[in-house]
Amino acid sequence: MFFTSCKIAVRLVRPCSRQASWSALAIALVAAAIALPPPMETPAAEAASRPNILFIMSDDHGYQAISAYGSNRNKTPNIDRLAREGMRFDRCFVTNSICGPSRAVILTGKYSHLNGFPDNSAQAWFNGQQQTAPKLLQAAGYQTAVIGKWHLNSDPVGFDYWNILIGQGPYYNPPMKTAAGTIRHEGYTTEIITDLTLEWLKNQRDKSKPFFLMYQHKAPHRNWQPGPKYLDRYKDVTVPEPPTLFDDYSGRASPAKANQMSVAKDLNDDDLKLVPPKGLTPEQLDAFTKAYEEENEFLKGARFTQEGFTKWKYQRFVKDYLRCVDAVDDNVGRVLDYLDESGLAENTVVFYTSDQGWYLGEHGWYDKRWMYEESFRTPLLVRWPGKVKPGSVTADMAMNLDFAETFLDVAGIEVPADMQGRSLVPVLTGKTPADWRKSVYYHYYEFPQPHHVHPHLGIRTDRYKLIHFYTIDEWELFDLEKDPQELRSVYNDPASAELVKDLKKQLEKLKQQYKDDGTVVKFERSEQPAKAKGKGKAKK
Ligand SMILES: [Ca+2]
Repeated sequence: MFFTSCKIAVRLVRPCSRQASWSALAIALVAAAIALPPPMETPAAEAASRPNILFIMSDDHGYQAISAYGSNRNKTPNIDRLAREGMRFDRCFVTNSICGPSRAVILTGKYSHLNGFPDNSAQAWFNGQQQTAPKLLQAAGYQTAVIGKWHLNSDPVGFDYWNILIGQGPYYNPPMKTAAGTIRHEGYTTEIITDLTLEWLKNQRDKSKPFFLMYQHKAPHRNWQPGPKYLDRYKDVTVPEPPTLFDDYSGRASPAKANQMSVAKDLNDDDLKLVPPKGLTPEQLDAFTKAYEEENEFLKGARFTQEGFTKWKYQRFVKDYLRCVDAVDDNVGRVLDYLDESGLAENTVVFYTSDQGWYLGEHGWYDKRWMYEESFRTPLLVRWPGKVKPGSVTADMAMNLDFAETFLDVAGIEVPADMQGRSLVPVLTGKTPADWRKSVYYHYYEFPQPHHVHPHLGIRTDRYKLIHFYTIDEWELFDLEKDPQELRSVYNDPASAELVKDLKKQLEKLKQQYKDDGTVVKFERSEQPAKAKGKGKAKK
């Protein structure tokens, strides 16, 4: 009724004379003041104005294979859009460079020792009853979804919709699990995850709510099986080698040499596509086999030096890796295009990251785990129209520990005091606080399998990195300004003594700050938290 009278009153305002029009306007305004709801937004309007959050994460995608980060190996035009239209983080680090643990950190905003998921061992199991960002977003009225790789062994909690790969998931014909059961899909996994993501965005979500969507690829994780459209790419090119492909690990503590992730020695026949892949349809298998057969025939008669064979393996591995990245890039483009076409782009914050970095032959390696830059750093690009300056670049130290806090801050939700990172919103909006972190703390656990990387922890400052392989009490210190490739530890140089002392002090402070006393929270499957015994052990 009031709205009706208001409309009539407004309609009557015709400026017959200035005085008459002012009187009529006053009446109209009074009527409107009575008629309209108070000047606060209704819950529905408030919800509609809150930004959507699209978190895109690939698996093992090193910044060296993104052209926005200056890759000399490939082009990623779609991912690059996010850098061009948003912010590129040049120093985003992970707390523990391995798949499952990184995901647990991202969900909780807590280090592995507090979220209870320190490694990818058979016993690893994420306790979904603990506090996570998706749960808090859901409680605040966001519609939450995760589609693609999950890799936390327990089912997702805090998501209105989930459709996930089981464990690592295969590159072809993946079975995917939902709350309603498991469905086997036919096709290429990167494309299937994207199809499901677009289907949810277009037809399945509740459009009266803002969304928080985790769109997470399995690619380009080992064993790098390219999709049918990508099998012939890079055939006639030689991908540049990194300068450290033939690293001899001199000048460092013993663990680097003891690794089992060497391009020269540890890639198996399946990795190198010397045996037919399993789980493909006859048509898929035919295309896959044809793509490699000529070169595999050549290999049978080839006579290589050891160095030459390593170079050949590098080309085979890196080309397959880049073919998988190309599929990720194309599919990210499909989702970004949909955001544009639907008008969602304007009010959607888009993140692109990887669960950690990756070695593309640097130090002679594939894989991750180490606190050395290639695996410690991860790409992070964030687009937020109207908030983030297009084409901006930051050297401020960010971490995957900050993602949960950032999601909450973007949504206007208070960040719980027990989360250990900081919202990146001030950095994104060009207002980095004066007390922003000047160092990063790292702790890796999984040993000895599968790659024989000794547990280690450490601190990275703007210029230096101190690493402690604590089970064997060996240390490394790198001057990243003089030695950006981390080839010579100066830990034992007499000239480093004072610096070592200072960095050790800073490291102890960080351990205290992040409450890392060497034990890992053990969540029983009855979901009661308790402390595990044993220094540095990652038992659950
Ligand atoms: Ca990973």
